[in-house]
Amino acid sequence: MSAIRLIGAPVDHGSAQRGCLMGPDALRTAGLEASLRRLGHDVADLGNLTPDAVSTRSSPNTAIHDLETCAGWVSALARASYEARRDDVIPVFLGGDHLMSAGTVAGAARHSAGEGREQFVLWLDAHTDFHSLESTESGNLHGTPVAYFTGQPGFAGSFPDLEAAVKTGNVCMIGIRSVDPAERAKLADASIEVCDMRQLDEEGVGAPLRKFLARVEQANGRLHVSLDVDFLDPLIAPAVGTTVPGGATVREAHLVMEMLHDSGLVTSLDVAELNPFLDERGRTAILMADLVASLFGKRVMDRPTRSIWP
Ligand code: 4U7
Ligand code: MN
Ligand code: MN
Ligand code: MN
Repeated sequence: MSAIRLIGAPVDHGSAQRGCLMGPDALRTAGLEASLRRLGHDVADLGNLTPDAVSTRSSPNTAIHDLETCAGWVSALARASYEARRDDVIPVFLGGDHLMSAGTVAGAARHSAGEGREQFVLWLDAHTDFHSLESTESGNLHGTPVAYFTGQPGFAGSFPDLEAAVKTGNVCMIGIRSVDPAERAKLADASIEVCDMRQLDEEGVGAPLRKFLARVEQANGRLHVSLDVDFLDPLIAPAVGTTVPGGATVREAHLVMEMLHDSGLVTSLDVAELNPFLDERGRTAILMADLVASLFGKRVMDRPTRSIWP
């Protein structure tokens, strides 16, 4: 049994496409809290956060929009994440666009550093989200969280000061199939493990994940999982602004979640980028809620034919 806290993060300013602010309520409507409770967990919904009021140095990159609001979200989410970990619960952050993870991972890493434990991050996404404030061409800050929480240069004065960076060697990305040239150049220098769709097709999703989980276990580390809706194929998960064809299947995604559950290593989770405005009869929200349930112990055999599927 785990103590799980649902924390709404209706972040909507890190992307150009409006609508992620409805993500937390769509996940609630899909029955997430009740399904986690049915699995025997202690679950509470803490409601939605709001961004802190912060003032930031504006960036010379004129493509960037809503920097101050985004920095306010990073500040509020880092605190919420740190406090949840301090209270020894598993926070499940209901997004909200992926800018949210700049805060949630920073807060988790700060707590792990304080207890002398290594912080690891599993990044499930079509994208690497490794832009700096200088390199982003779209100016959409949901493309920057990994660069921020691994302590890459260029965020000082714009985003809150990072108290503990995640080592690039402790990040594993799975599902990658859209990387911008500036990101690729920096990824080549960093030691981030990138498992792209090509590798996934050849080896399956189980092999690289098993290796990564063994490393986390060996280091006695803490594991944050960040799940972007666009990790999944857009045919099964249309409710996302940044669709990229060739994504993970229902089966691959459930296997990842089930292996994460079996590992017992996950200490914090983001459900990012759900844009209910783009959904079809709630199917993406329902699928995301079901994946979270898998991560907390729902098994394939627990799904009756007459189930929640629309
Ligand atoms: B997401 C992009 F250009 N790289 O920077 C950018 F392709 O959180 C996409 O993973 C970023 O959905 C996608 O805007 C951010 C683009
Ligand atoms: Mn992302
Ligand atoms: Mn993405
Ligand atoms: Mn996206």
